Amino acid sequence: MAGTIFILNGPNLNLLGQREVDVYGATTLAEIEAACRDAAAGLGFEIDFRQTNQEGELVTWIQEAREKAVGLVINAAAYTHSSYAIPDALATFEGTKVEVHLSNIFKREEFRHHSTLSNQVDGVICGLGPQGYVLAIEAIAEIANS
Ligand code: CA2
Repeated sequence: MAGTIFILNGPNLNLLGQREVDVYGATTLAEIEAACRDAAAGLGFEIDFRQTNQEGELVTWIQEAREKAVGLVINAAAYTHSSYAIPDALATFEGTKVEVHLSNIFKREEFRHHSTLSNQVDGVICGLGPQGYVLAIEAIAEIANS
């Protein structure tokens, strides 16, 4: 295996597929995890896929990723727009970092247009649904192999 990619998900994403299907689609988080696992395995990587409703837990996991991961995919959900602790933690992670959002945050309410994370990551993918996670893994694998 070429290494581990941490995939971290923030608050309420555990409800995917059950509510707000018009905004976030019908795919569940478990299905997104399966797609990520398949994509990563095909590229020779392992994933560590997690979800939490707590900001501090995301910070702790980003710190853990410093020791264990070659890359990190993060959908911080609503913390994207409010957190200062998460971008501070991301700044300490030296591998490739990709911020992902299922929806196009720029087509939505004004408060979603700003991300406190974006200037601490290598790339941002939004609006492509679950495929965004797979594209992020592919980018991390390509960068790790270059
Ligand atoms: O589009 C995304 O992936 C978001 O990160 C999702 C967050 C939202 O606050 C961001 O602005 C954009 C919300 C995730 C909540 O997920 C739910 C899923 C099903 C039902 C209710 C919420």
